[in-house]
Amino acid sequence: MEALKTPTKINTFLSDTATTDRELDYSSKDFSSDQDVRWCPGCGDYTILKQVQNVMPDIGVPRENIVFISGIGCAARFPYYMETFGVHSIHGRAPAMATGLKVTRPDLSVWVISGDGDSLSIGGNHFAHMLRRNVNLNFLLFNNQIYGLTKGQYSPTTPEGTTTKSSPFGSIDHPFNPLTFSLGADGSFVARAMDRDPKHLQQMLKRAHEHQGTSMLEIYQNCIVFNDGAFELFTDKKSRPRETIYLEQDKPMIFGKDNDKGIRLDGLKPEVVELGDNWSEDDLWIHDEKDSTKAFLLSKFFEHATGENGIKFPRPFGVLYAVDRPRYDEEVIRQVNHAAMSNGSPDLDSLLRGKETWTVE
Ligand SMILES: Cc1ncc(C[n+]2csc(CCOP(=O)(O)OP(=O)(O)O)c2C)c(N)n1
Ligand code: SF4
Repeated sequence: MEALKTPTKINTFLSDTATTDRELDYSSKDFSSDQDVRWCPGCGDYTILKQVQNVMPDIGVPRENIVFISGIGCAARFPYYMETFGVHSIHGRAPAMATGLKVTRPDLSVWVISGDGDSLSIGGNHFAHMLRRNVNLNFLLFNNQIYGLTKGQYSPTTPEGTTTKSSPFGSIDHPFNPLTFSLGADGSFVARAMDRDPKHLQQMLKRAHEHQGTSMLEIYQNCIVFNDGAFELFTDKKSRPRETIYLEQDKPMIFGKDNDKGIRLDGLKPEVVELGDNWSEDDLWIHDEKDSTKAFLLSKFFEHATGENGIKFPRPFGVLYAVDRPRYDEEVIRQVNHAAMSNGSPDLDSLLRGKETWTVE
């Protein structure tokens, strides 16, 4: 085997995700494969697929440099439907596959598709390590709070008390909060979107692509067969203004049908207030996605969380947290380069022999 001649050979790998000078004239149809889509009619996965196909022409990456990697589950069928490269891998192990690929081919745009069971149950360990390492890839967590493919058992995000096929008396498991989990693992990009707001979902997909590091985008996805309506309060156009808040960097936290409610901070204690006589926009919390403490507070706007005054917090959508920090894939390459520069041309044969060799007779 030919030894690596000069460190510069490795250096060429440092060129990062391929945006290209080549004229790319794609439409969303160019990202639609010839496979029949086999999700149940009405499944939220369809609209997520459509939005991913819609944003692909805008990210400026040639199709042959895009890879979708999934684990196992209904969501995991996704790579079949994308006219890109793809791997339908092993249950919970997509982060490991994606990490290996990104380290060896940093020029590729790597997207991971995973369900809540896939990423937080069997794959919980891999999910956490991908986040702490900050591998430069985009992780789309389709959360339907149920196991879809295996027909409706409760998952690690199913709320307590939910009756499912595997919890006939109501689940007694305390669920994971995927965003709090991701922040706890030092994820550098943590965001939430939903299947039923395509425009916002597109914005979040683009932000995920732009972020250098692991972009963890949770997407609320309706499983119409085994958990229909799990997120209806947030996705239904009538209740959405009351129940959700859309985060925008440097903007005050305002929500409500008539933009009549806001969130203020009393020290580090969030409070829902009615805008009007007592409170104005100037009193409100200004969203700062670089503030990890505030991102954590936002991730806890969950289930029955209410403010001091008993008013329920709205569920946040958008980017809770986004910061730059060293990326694992870059660091691996830097280290390999450094070793090659300091030790000269590697010799695999002598490496395998090591310092001590002996003959067995
Ligand atoms: C090693 C292994 N254990 C268990 C299973 C069974 N299994 C397949 S998919 C799945 C969970 C899927 O749920 P989720 O990740 O939430 O995805 P969804 O189907 O809801 O999209 C399970 C437990 C498996 N395929 N392999
Ligand atoms: S079981 Fe649920 S998640 Fe799976 S394809 Fe059907 S609707 Fe979609």
